[in-house]
Amino acid sequence: MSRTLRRALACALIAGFAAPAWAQVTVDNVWVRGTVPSQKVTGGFLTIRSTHGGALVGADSPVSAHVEVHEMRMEGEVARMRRIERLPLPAGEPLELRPGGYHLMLMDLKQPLKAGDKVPLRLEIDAGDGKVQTIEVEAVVRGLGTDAPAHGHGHAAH
Ligand SMILES: [Cu+2]
Repeated sequence: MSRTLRRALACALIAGFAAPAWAQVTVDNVWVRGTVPSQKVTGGFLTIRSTHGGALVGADSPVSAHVEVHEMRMEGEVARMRRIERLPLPAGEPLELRPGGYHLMLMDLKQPLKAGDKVPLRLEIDAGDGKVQTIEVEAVVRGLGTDAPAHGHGHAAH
């Protein structure tokens, strides 16, 4: 990891993220679900607050080939996920990405993730003025089954 990235990460962790000219966005409660060795996808969860709204338009992480923003809905008894390109952020209100709802999906994991590991995540926020802010955060890995919805997370639906 470069020094610049490390410093940006430290700032994001300590102060949230503040860019005076743009919407102020803070991210906390960042975690990803731990995996077993053969598992290639997992969920990422966090809370975003943006003073002026905007949208979450992308994410990525060095531990996976790519990261998608997903929504999860129940269709009858079946939980279905689908990719969304833009997740609108309500101005001034926290938006929670959590098991059973909106979440990040880390695809094609390069390594197993075990409880207690730290995973860098980069979030792309369209602040509504045509500029995309990049926010670096660090997720903590929580053990399998943490806050799991009763029906489980339907990764097989992909
Ligand atoms: Cu998903």
